[in-house]
Amino acid sequence: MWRAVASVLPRAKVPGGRVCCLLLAQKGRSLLTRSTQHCWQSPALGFHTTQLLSMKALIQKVEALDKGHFVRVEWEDGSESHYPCVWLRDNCQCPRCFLRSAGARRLLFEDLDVNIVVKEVTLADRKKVSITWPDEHSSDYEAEWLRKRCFSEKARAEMREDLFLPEHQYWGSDLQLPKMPFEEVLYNDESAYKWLCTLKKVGIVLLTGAAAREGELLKLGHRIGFLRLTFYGPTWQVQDKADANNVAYTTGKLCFHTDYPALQHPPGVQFLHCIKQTAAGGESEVVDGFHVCSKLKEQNPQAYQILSSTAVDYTDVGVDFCEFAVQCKQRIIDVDARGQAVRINYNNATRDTVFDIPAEKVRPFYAALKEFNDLLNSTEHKFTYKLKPGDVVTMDNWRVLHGRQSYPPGAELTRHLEGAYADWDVVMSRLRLLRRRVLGRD
Ligand code: OGA
Ligand code: NM2
Ligand code: ZN
Ligand code: ZN
Repeated sequence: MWRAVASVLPRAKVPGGRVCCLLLAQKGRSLLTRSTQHCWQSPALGFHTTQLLSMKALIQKVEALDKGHFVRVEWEDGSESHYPCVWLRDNCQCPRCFLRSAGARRLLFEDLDVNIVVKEVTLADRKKVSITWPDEHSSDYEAEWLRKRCFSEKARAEMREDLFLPEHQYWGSDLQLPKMPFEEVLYNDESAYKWLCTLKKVGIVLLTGAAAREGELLKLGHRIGFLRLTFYGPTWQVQDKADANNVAYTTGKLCFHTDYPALQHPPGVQFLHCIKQTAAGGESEVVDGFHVCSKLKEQNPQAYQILSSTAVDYTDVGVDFCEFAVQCKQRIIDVDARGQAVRINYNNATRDTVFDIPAEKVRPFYAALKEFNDLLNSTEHKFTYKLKPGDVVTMDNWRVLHGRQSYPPGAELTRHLEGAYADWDVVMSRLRLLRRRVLGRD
């Protein structure tokens, strides 16, 4: 039904490439709505995965450089790679230095000479580099293994993309919500792989056709590995509750938020399964936080600076799965070394009354947050939809902010969602395993 294709550009001059953007080309029936097909439909620029994998890296020449501190490898296509000797010694693959069954280093750091140089380097059969070290220890490196670990800018970028799938596809009110059948994701590996790739790239995928009863999210948890337990329990019921321990458990409007910024490591992924939906109100809203951050940075760099540097106090005190008294400091916009947003930590409900910043910085902070909140709510950015019983929305809780409209309270429960969290480590781990199985590689 699906055919795996590798979409790669000819890489004659750049070694070290794993296939970076492996895409599934649609062949049979579509599992996604038209909106997300463009994420997947990519012209195959030449190679079939299996062809690519069989293209073995061959070495023309090896030599020591820089008084033995580097080994230079010249590849068959004329390109070259330079490997620092300290790294080569550190990554010796022999059974004394490396425990194959664990895929882990046995060599102790105290036994590594960080100034080590090669004594001798030789090439065998154009596909194996052998090094003898000054203490007569010897190490062998396969050409393919070396090529993947080339230190060039391009090879490292390819490896990074392959390992972490960092590409984000921004969206606004034009979002065409990616949709897939719940059952397919549970029982078909290609569908599950596609679900997780889309979740990573777009930040939201709607799974449809789950049963309208509790317990469906446990199945999804099993599918990825395990769910994230929090003080609200392994899964939690979003419904109007007497003496609610969280504003989510009322009929009130929830403005755009990410869940659980009160935790040091907020859940990366959130699942919300609609079991019962009210006739009036209760609509859902989502917004691409990373997209909005890039707009804010452009339009109001000062507001961006304030929100990405001010530590905001969050609190969550109560009892649910067990008693809790959670306190945390989070920047509303977490950024990486290049100032790019990597995680939004914003829930206005759990933002503490305690605000541990100098008094004169308070008003500028509120002004900056107002700018951000306005951008989140602009019609250009937000997308509105209404969950139906059997729908499961899966979201990147570090990126996508969500909210809901209020609905009429009443003696009878008219609305019921079951929620659960997962960590990105677990989700990405499952994605890599599914990719290996679906595309038959790694
Ligand atoms: C929540 C939440 C959304 C909804 O429980 O944190 O955002 O539609 N719920 O009730
Ligand atoms: N619930 C839905 O940050 C939050 O308190 C979000 C969490 C109660 C598990 C709501
Ligand atoms: Zn060794
Ligand atoms: Zn929420």
